[in-house]
Amino acid sequence: QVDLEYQRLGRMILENGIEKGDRTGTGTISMFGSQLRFDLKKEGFPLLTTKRVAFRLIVSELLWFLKGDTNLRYLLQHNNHIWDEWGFQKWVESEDYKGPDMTNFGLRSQKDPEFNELYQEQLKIYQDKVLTDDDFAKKYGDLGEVYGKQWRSWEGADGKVYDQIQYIIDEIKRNPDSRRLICSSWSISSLEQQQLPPCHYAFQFYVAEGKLSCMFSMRSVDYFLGLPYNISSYALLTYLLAHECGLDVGELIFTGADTHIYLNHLEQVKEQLSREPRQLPTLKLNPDKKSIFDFEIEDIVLEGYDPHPAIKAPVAV
Ligand code: UFP
Repeated sequence: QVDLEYQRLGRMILENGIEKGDRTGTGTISMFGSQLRFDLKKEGFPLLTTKRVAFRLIVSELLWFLKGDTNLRYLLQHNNHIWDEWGFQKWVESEDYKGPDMTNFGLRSQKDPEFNELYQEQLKIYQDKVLTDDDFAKKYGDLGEVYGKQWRSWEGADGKVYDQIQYIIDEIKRNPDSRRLICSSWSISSLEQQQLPPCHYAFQFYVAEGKLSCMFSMRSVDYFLGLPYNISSYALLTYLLAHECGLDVGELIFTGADTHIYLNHLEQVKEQLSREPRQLPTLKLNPDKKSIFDFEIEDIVLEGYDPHPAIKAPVAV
């Protein structure tokens, strides 16, 4: 069960991890190398029940990736704000931005309530403009080299554009024994212009006995805030691909490199470790939709999700 596995990993980090500094200056307890496995068919949909996880954000983000969209507008239209800061940063660092100084806004907005008010004001203006002004959205809403681009329109050195997801779908149907069903987002030549190089940088599919399994790899794993999303997102991707390819779902395997608990998440993690896992929800996909690229939010329904309450924690920025 996903919660038990997740809790086991949390205890392992707390017991065996080492204190390690990090880019954000927050400090972590970190362990190098971790793996979790879930049997999607036997256990139900892996969305944690030991705290509420916002499934709707996972759905709209994944559909955004799958559309190959890299513009914030789609996410904002669906009230999803997980990528806002990255677009906002582009805007406030540009020549066209004339508002108050927003240098280092992530950290300052957490520490300084007065600054936070200014920041929220500017962020709201930015969001409204991305939603309503086409030119502005094109220029400052586009995040550029992010997952949607890499998954659906990878630019090769040969100048050709590659659709890695379409390739995987075609191969699963034509040649399911392939050991090359890989999508990679790690783009050496883009790293310098990326504010956040991909965290989940590659995934691979595997077909056996009529079931589709997926293994995804992360270079850096925020155990408390990031990992619960990442697990459910790849579970959903596996369900969608299996649906299109006429397969059952098999296993989901997570592989993480620097797997860490931020020092300011310790209380929250302990609280979550003390909670009793509940029955997992089930996922229903609209049977009338065939291609995964036609899926919209309302085609994906989660049933029977009854988690413990959400647990708040500051994001390391
Ligand atoms: N992080 C995740 N999952 C994600 C994502 C980010 O856990 O999907 F986008 C976390 C990992 C790390 C931080 O704590 O965000 C990224 O920082 P860095 O680039 O320094 O590894």
